[in-house]
Amino acid sequence: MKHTWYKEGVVYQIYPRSFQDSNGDGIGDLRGALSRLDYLKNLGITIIWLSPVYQSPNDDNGYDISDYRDIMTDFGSMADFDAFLEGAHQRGIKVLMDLVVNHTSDEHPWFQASRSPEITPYHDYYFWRKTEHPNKKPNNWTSFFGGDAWDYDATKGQHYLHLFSPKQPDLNWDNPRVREEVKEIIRFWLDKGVDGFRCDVITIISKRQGLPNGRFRLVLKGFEHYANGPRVHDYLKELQRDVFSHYDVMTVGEATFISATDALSYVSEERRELDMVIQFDHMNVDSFNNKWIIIPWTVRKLKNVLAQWQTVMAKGHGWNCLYFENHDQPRSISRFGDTQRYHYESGTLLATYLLTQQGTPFIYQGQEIGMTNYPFASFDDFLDVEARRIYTLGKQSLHLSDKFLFKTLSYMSRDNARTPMQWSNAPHAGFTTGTPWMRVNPNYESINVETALKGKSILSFYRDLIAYRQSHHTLVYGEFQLYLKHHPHFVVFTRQDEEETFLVVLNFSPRTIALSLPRILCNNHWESVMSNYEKRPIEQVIYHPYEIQLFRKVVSSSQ
Ligand code: ISL
Ligand code: CA
Repeated sequence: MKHTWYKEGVVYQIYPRSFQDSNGDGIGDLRGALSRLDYLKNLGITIIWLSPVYQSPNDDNGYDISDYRDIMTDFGSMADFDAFLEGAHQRGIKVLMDLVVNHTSDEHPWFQASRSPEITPYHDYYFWRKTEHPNKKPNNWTSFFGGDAWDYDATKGQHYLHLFSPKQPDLNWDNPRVREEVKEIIRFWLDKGVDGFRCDVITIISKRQGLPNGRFRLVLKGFEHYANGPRVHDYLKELQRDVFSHYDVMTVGEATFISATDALSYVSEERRELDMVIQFDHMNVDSFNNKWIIIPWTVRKLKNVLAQWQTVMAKGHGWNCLYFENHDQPRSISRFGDTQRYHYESGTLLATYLLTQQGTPFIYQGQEIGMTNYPFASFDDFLDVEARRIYTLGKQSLHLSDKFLFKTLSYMSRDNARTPMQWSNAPHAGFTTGTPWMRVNPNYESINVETALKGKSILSFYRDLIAYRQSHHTLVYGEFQLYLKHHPHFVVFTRQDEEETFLVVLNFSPRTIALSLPRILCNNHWESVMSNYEKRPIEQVIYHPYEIQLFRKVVSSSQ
């Protein structure tokens, strides 16, 4: 297997709006992020993924870009960006930008020109369709955020396609001019020195010719006509050939609803259209059909889905992107752990799971201190465009009860991940001296960086485990093997190469339980090298709630 920096790295995602405010306007910014680089360095982070910082009217918090070569006024200036990039590089940290090119903002000059009733070269930058009547849609596709994927533009007298919000019109990648524009944008940032991109919804950029109707689905009608669409591989190869291959960069593509086998068509070493993909299988363990139909998750499902990705990527020479959180997902400790009694234990268990699999681990801001979901009190607390659209859809079209909608949104809404970073127990958690754009989680008084830095904490565990992983490359490259597939509570796997063997044991339950290890593992001599309780011999089989033990195989008496 090829060894490279991005495989050995640990990524930290900054959602700039909620990370650190520097000027008291209540909005996180680049100067603020710059001031926290030492914190990230000390944590052991080697790569930052910066969620979009480009000029944007903020309908979807920066995922709707109106100028790809300028910085959002809220976040500062290009000089601030340059200072941030330089500050990161000085500390040996690489920076990935978020490349959002499936769509632009409707306020982007291309779209403004495109919507003109006159024929301009920009007409074909987007998908415009004329129907007999403004109320008749060109096809039955629905948007990721609920409702129709088409909006009628009265100036032009036509409908345009938007797979996300109406303020995010989809770009027409079949137009070679669009592809050249995208390449120019990528070069602009690479020439500045950025180290790669997280490519937003990149697997849906190619839509089937003729935009045919989709078959019936509860949500996302039309999906089969653009997910891994007909020319997506051609377009990614073109980007590789014309741009990426000329730089030493890392690319990670967001790939909604992709199977591990499909993923290989993007990331296998032979194809290398992308270095890795953000997959969703393990994020779907607590929902059915779509993320809003919530069901209980099981340890069995979670570990088997993850193990499948481990195995398929290894066999097909691909590479995994490992994550439990990002700005679109609820907080993992609220979802898979225990925010009350076993906050430390379950937070460190999730850290262990994340950092001991094969792949590049991604940590989302606040995850390293065990930030939790927000205690929503009313519908007004939901600020996210998706949550608001889902609420309207649920209410008006599906006639769902307020109680049901409130419960569902409270659990799954993206707002959960977007509350300000909890730095200290100062007012507004030290995020801002002004009024934060989004309310701080009231538990900041106990869950915050300053407190966590004082002693044993989820944060110190992350730091120690990252350092351990960085000095034991078996945890990066070693082969993965799952044991006890059917066990309802334990996750047990090994990582192995010519140098070392590790055995990871996670008790994913709030109970004290006994583990009986498969005989094959008992034939070895193991020593515990890390635990969230006490390190102890493998023969002691009683595991505490959410206990983890990281064992290392002892090969000779001298070691
Ligand atoms: O959270 C989701 C909506 O149900 C996801 O399906 C999400 O919309 C999807 O993964 C695409 O996400 C990315 O593109 C969106 C943006 O809103 C997300 O924040 C981004 O991560 C549109 O740019
Ligand atoms: Ca600010």
